[in-house]
Amino acid sequence: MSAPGVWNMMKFAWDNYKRYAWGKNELRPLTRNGHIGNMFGGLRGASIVDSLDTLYIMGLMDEYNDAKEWVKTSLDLNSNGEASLFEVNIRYVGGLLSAYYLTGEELFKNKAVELGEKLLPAFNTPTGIPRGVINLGSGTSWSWGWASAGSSILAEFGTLHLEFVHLTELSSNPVYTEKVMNIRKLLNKIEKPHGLYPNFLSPVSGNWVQHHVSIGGLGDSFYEYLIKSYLMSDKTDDDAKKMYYTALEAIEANLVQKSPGGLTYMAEWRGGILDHKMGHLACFSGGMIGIGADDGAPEKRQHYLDLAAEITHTCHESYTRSATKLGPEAFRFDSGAEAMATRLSDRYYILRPEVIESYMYMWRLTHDPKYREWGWEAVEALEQHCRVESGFSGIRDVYTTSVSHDNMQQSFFLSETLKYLYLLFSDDDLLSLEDWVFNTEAHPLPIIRNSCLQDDATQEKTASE
Ligand code: DMJ
Repeated sequence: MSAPGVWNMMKFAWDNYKRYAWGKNELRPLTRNGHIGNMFGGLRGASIVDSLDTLYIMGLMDEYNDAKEWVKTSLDLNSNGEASLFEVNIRYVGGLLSAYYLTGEELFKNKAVELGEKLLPAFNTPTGIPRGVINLGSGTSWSWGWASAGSSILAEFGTLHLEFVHLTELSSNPVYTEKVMNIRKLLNKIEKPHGLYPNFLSPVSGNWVQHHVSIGGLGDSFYEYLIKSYLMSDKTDDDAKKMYYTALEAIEANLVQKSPGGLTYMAEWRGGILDHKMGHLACFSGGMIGIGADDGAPEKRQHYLDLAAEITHTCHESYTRSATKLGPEAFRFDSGAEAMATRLSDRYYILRPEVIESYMYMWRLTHDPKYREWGWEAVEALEQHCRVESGFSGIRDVYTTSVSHDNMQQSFFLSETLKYLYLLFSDDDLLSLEDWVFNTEAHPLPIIRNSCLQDDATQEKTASE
């Protein structure tokens, strides 16, 4: 069990990306070519921007320098395609911001701010709630075709806060913070069914469109950004704090369940009816509840830490109950199932980080050696089933060891999965949680101390006294 083992995985993943897919968004490791996709609006090099900080903290300096050089000479922000506001923000803006804060290279700061500016037209809606898709060239924005009634998605418009506050910090332009504060205000004010935040909201009327609530996909990182906004503000952002703990109470009251076999899980909620399914994405919540435990009400702190440990345990069970020891995209707790996928279409694993992310946080918070053991089980399973000759690939069915690969090395494998594994086996002072918060793509952003944000909060408090 060691960080150098993970370092080797990163070097292997990176070298193959560089050899076969340089400048493309992601590596297709079986066909040995690059994948561009349509999430980034014509931007290229997603794996490069997503990897800058991982390469840097691992001391892969030649590789980091190649990546930096590519950003300098080839990251063209004047693209003209359809981009996901959310994906561009968490991977590109987040990746560039972290690279800047870790290295002090102005290049990254300038690119981050330049790109941030291109995202602003998405907020030109009657409510200021941004639409999900934006053409980076023309600034035209629209909602995802699959989102009901032209709605915006909670996990998308709710996952901008950390990056946008930092864009304001770096550019001294208040517009970024204003945009995300406006979202915050609307969400704070709006009536919430049972205190829960549904996943779909109309950017025109500002009303919920459907009552589907999930801590997994479509909802997930909105909750994560509430507690992290509080932590990143050096614990001065009291609105974020209040909203997070109130939401967590509603989640506990309505979604947290115990299976007949004693596993704690987060169900999904559809207009009051529970769907006893937990997505791999929802497994980030072990770590989230863990990092928020200490700032909860004193009588709740141990309870939150226990809940975080229970959820992380359940997610580990979803891994141990499969033949490959990797977890499925979604697992269920009904019709006799306990932490297992029951549908063929839920059996895949695409190199996602969330379970390992929770191991990393729980290790930092408790130093219980089981989290390192679990992390190492994942390393071995990744090496055995996802490593192919020219990179790492997702697999189509975690329940069979004669694996079928999906031919995709996701950029979040380099930015998140491998970074969290590396941190799990490193000392706590490497990107200490006292100084950094990680955005939802695992890009570290520094806690803002003595900032304007803090001064404003203090002034507001003094004014209201
Ligand atoms: C990443 O892009 C981020 O972690 C996001 O919050 C959810 N999906 C992927 C990883 O699974």
